Amino acid sequence: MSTPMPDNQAVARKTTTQFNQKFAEVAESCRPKLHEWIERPLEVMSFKPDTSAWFQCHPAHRMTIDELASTPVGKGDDFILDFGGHRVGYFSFHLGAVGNNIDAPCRLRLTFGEVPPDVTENLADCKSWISTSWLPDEVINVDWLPTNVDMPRRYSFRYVRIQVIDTSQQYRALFSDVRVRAVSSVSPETFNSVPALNDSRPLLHKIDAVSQRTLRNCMHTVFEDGPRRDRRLWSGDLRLQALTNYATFKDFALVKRCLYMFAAVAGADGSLPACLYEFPTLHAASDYIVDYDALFGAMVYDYAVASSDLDTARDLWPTVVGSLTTALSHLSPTTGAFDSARSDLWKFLDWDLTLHADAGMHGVVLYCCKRVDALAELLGYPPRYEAAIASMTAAATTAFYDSAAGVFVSGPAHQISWLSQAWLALAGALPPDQSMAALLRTMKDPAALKPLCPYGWATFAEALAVCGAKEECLKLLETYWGGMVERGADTFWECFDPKDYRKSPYQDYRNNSYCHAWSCSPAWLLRSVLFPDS
Ligand code: RAM
Repeated sequence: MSTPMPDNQAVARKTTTQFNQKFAEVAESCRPKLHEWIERPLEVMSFKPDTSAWFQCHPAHRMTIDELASTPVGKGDDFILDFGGHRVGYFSFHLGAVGNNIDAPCRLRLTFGEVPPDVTENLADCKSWISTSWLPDEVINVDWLPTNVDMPRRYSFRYVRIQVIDTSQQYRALFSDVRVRAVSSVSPETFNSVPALNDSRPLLHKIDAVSQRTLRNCMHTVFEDGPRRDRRLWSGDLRLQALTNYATFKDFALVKRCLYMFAAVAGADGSLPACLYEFPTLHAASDYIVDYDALFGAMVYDYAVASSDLDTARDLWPTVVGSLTTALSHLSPTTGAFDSARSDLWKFLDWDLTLHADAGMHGVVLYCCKRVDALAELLGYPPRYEAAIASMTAAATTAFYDSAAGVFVSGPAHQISWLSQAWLALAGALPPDQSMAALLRTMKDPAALKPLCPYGWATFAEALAVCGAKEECLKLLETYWGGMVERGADTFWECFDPKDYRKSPYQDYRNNSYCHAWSCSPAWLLRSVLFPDS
């Protein structure tokens, strides 16, 4: 039995979609062309158990790809192809045969691994509460040999494990011309022409490169959250992807497309879903997250500033206003503070379910109101949220600030978390020097609750950079994202706890995504905030 999903996940969006055909058409007009290129595996290898290694195994060379082409394989043979780096695309190979008589299909199991455990561990007993149908293995039967085999689904991987379930006693199979037709909306030319970072530290260059590869591998006909899982557009992830894209590939049309897709599926109450699907046709997911909804206006503001496309911002203005309604309905009429208990809707901020969300949510909503008023100013509209901003700024101190401790606290147990400080700092609830002091104090407090996923860590890193704690921000990038690089990441992971490779928001790390959108933001922080001359 797998674990039941957390309660807040079971709360569906409480509105009906008012599908906006005109917005859907604008989104369609911005559909990107997908670029394709061929990549081939570098070698045939295996993993040996190694308890000193992060994923408990180390790689060992078995044979070259040329040797594989002349090595017949049959029942029980098992080998791993290493493509040398993370790829997203369509896998194909030529399957030949040697023997007297090809008298039966060739049955294969193929497992596509983003990281070593995908191809070393048994996936069949995965206990995660999200669907195990995401697990990256397939059994195929190839009827007539020799033939070319083109796998129809798109995969996300560095390693491909091939287990020969059976050929027959009459013949053995031969693998050649193994390749992946890699795809992304970012062309190889664009990918290779992003100017280098204006700093000489090698680790920062690696972090920058891995961030860009993460973003590129998530960019398809939408900004996907992960090319392996969930392969769809989530708004919280989109904010970080869009900002990183402005600092690197500058694909404004793809951001515009995604913003219009959300606007096309707004609810009757003005709210936006947390994520949406483009297949089989554009529609809203039932998932709803209060903070993701509120962030839409900030995303439109960021887009307008980066692209100078004010027409889009004007067109989306009513959607922006609607998207703040649910978040604002959580403000207590007596204290002016965000009160999660005012609804059972999902307040996210990060996957750690022990996080008390009120202080951080107060910060998100205040941040969004300020961004939306900045957008109004850009568009020549009167400010809309001045009163809310004033009362929320006051309430941030009265309801959440512990002046003796010099940090923000949340809930009856006065929880001190990194995310409460981060969002209230980004919201400018206190002057930057005081915000910076709260951030730094929290970092030194061993009892303070840290984020679980890079989404939360990215928020904290952004807050440090914005408040002027640039050295601390760099150190955080080097230890947290650099920690993934040191452990072999060539795209950044959905979840990373340096003390535990099995950590997962889903109860089982085998369903984690290892190329995840919300982890790509160092390339943006490094370029736009820390080294703006890059
Ligand atoms: C995960 C998704 C996505 C995130 C949501 C809240 O399931 O992969 O990245 O935005 O959670």
